[in-house]
Amino acid sequence: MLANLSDTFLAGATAKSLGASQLFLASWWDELWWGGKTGQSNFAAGTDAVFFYIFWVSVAFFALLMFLMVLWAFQYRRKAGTHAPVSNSHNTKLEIAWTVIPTILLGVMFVWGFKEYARQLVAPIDSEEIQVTASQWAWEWVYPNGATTLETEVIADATAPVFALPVGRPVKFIMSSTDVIHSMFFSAFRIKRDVFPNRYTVMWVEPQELTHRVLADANGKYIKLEPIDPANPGHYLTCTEYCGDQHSQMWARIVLLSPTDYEMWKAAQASTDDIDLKTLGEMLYATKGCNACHSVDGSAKTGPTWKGSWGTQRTFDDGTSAEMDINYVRQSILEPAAHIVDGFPNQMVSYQGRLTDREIRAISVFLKTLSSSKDDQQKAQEESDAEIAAKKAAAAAGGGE
Ligand code: HEC
Ligand SMILES: [Cu+2]
Repeated sequence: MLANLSDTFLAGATAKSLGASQLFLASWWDELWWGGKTGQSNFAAGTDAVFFYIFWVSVAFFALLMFLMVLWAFQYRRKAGTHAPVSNSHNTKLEIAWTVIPTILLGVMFVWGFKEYARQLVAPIDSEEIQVTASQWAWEWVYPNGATTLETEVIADATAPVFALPVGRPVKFIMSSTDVIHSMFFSAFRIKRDVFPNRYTVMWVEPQELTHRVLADANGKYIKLEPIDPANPGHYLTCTEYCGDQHSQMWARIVLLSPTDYEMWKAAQASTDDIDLKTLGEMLYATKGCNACHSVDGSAKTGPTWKGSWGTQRTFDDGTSAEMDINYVRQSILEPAAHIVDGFPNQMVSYQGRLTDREIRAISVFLKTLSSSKDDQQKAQEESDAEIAAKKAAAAAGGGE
């Protein structure tokens, strides 16, 4: 074990060379803390090794100190008829021992910990760069081809985005927040870093084990993701900086793909042009995090529900009012502070630059379908259909030239 340890220390651990779960009886900890999953990144084994070194040093000293304390309290307890003995003022050997041994143990913690930290600081030059925007209470990733994810999964009653990453390729995250401080944590990768408003922080990692593959049709067109092992639905991304009401639901599903599958998935996420407005609006509602604050079932969250709001008169905290139509929706998205709906906090951040014009239209079409009026629902469906028809006609005309 010692040889193993120093190898790790000198060479920089990889999951294979070390087998983090074998080190220091770590497997029960994996089971308890990580749900039986060992680390899935180039940093996992190294981080676990430092962690368990610190953990077992602490356990050993705790046990030793508690044992001696109880033992001596009993052994040297005051007995009837005896006086407390005068204790030695000084014992050089003992004092050297309790200075030198902890200094060495702590020195190893520092040097080893710093070495692992340093490995995580600088991303390789050929990293895949992903732009991350954190907001209350959602993660948005923009891939190098401009794609954001279109896929979601329901995790514990909350709809969360699904993000894919390539296995065996370094990935660098360039992160910033639109509101408060968040922190991006991948438990399976054993990495985490804070995300701040008004500045960028970076973090990188190389994921290691496939969790999913891409299903494609005969023409090589993307259909969907499929877990390789049905018992393993992938990993989690969570927020580890308390950031308000729904902090605990600020998460995402992470799936790990082979580089070719990853490229196909990424390309499929980039083309929203084929998706009709209503479906796109519904997707954006979840993938852009509107669902954190707006419900579609009538319940009030941080923001007003979207159910049945279309076409109604909205009253604002300054006594004015306006009708919920496309212009109002547009302004609410781009300049949310312009009108504050009565009874709600001014807590929505602007999505200026994060939604295209077509996406804003899609959201308003989706909102309309949540209206109680049959006319509005009908109209939304027609708008969505008309756009598809126009596109098909254009494609047909284009194809004929
Ligand atoms: C952090 C919580 C939060 C998130 C996330 C959020 N909103 Fe809001 N939103 C609010 C609050 C609070 C209000 C009411 C106060 C106001 O008018 O600014 C509101 C108001 C609105 C309104 C006006 C609603 C009405 O009933 O009059 C619209 C439309 C809207 N948001 C759209 C969106 C869209 C689209 C998204 C996602 C792209 C989104 N919001 C994300 C909190 C949020
Ligand atoms: Cu957060």
